[in-house]
Amino acid sequence: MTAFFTEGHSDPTVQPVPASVVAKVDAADTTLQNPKRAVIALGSNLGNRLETLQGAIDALEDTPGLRIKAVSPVYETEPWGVEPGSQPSYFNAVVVLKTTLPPSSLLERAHAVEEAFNRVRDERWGPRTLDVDIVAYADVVTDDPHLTLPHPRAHERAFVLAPWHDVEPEAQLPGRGAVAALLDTVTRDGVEPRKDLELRLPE
Ligand code: A4P
Ligand code: MG
Repeated sequence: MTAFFTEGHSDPTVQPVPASVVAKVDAADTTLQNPKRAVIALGSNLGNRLETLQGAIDALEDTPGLRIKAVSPVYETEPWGVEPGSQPSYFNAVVVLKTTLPPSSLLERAHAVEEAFNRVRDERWGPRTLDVDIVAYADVVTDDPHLTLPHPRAHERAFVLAPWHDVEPEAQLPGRGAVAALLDTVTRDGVEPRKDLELRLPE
């Protein structure tokens, strides 16, 4: 296969492949053989929150080597970790996906999706239309600050655990245990299902 891309081949009907195409082939080689399961949490508290969450889901699905398997219900949630009343409420949701991207590439993609929406957000709404966090990736456990897995605060957040439990009742948070059991240990105050709203699983 490599010989096919080298210049000076003997078949004059085969054009040399541009370097950019070779680079893409090399990048594809870094994907994993077997797709891994990952869980991503989405949050938005500025702008059109539902539209932003749907846009993020569609952008993730558009990623080569990534397939969304489940999209959770939408929850409207009180901002966590800030002065009460100092920020608008969030819409939160969780997606379960399968991907051949390694964790670092998935994080890069998550940041790219955030930035795509941040750009819109920066122009019209100020900071923070979209947060894309990797909650878990396969059974990986790491405390690398660039990518901590599972997400270091997922186990204490009903706005992550409740939507995840809705789509995967038997889910396990690596190193922490069953999501159902974790959900029993946290308050659901300020975490309300918005049954009137729906996010679509891309076709
Ligand atoms: N990073 C490390 N591990 C991860 C991971 N598992 N997933 C690094 C994603 N990123 C991870 O994140 C800062 C850095 O964390 C990244 O550069 C990445 O390399 P960020 O998204 O840029 O910043 P942030 O989100 O403002 O910071 P932080 O501390 O991650 O905040 P959280 O924990 O994401 O919380 N309340 C409600 N109701 N709903 C919400 O969705 N979200 C937040 C943000 C606060 N309160 C909320 C909600
Ligand atoms: Mg974040």
